[in-house]
Amino acid sequence: MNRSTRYKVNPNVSVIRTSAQDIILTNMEKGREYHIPLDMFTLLSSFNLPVNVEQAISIYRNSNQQALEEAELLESIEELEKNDLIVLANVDVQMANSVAQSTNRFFNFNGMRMEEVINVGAHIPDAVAIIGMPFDHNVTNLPGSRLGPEYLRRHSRSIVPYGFPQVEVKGQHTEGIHLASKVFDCGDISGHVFDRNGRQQRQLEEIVRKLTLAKIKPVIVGGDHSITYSSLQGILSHKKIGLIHIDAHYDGGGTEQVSFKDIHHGNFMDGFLNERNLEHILQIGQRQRVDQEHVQAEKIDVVPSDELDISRYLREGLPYYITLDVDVLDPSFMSSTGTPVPLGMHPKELMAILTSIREHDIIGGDVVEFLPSEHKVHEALLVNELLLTLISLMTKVDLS
Ligand SMILES: [Mn+2]
Repeated sequence: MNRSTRYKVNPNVSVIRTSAQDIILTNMEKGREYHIPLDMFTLLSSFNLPVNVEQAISIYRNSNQQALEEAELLESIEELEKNDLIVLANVDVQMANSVAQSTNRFFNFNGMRMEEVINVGAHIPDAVAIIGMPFDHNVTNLPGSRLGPEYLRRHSRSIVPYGFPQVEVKGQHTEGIHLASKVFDCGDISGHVFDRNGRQQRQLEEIVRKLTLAKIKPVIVGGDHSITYSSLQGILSHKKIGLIHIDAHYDGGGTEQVSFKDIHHGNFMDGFLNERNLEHILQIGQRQRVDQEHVQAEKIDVVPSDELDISRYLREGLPYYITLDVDVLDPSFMSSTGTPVPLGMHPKELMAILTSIREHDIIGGDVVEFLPSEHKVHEALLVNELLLTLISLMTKVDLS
């Protein structure tokens, strides 16, 4: 190892979990998991910007009081390099077009890398790929939804989809097994603290494009609502669809168009007004509007607030994507969200609305704006029930 050569953290490496003893990292490209102690992690972080070994050592010493000895440090840096946790700074590392394996899996579904899901899922009708998007750079109020996917996964394991685990009735597997064989958890798309509308959003768009081209239905767990923009772009590039937008807010900023870099969780709908492949927008649950928001566009329909069967509002033959902002629920049921609005829906109303369209072709969806709170596990359980309902709509497996 040449001490004047500059290295940087491998962009394919991200933190997936921390425990009392160590930090768990994953290399998305290699599908490898690493458990490293905290001081090793501090050393790794010293390579956040491209630095040479000398510089990294001095950054590390400034940020760590119980610093390792010089020889140990050099040995550890070599170890980092050997494991591809750091790479040469002048080498342009291609981001793996994949997501990380997560130890916790939604509802104990199969965990699989995206590439494998594309190979396997393309042969399964109505297969679903769940992807976590721990991203909340685009909020206007409370951040925290970046912690949503991990928290929801953890608290989904107590929810047992109907018929699961295996039940056999006269030698025939029940629908529950059917469901588990159609759904794969691909883990989370990793993020970077300096990455606003950049790599992580582009990666989501690319992943959704690949999945939908392979006829696999993406379910994205956010994250703030701006991620819907990227997810939909991945579909709109090759398919005409409709959008079911369930939300307390209209999420329109009042401009005809918005550029990708200016997208945030309160204006992303503007980006769709002139989007030809988005033929229809159905808005449900909106009850707070800022002045400049134009909710009247030819392709937008707003469902009256007392309507629980929305099937007749959908256009026949048009597949729909559902974006579900959890703030559509009344804050008495869902306070774990960044911009709550009173006088919202009862969870049973929302459930009725979702199940009213089970005959329709739903080609993907997302659940966004859930900010976990340790004291409100019941709200995570509620979000997970909604998520499971979305999945059942897509897989055409009835869980009731
Ligand atoms: Mn929203």
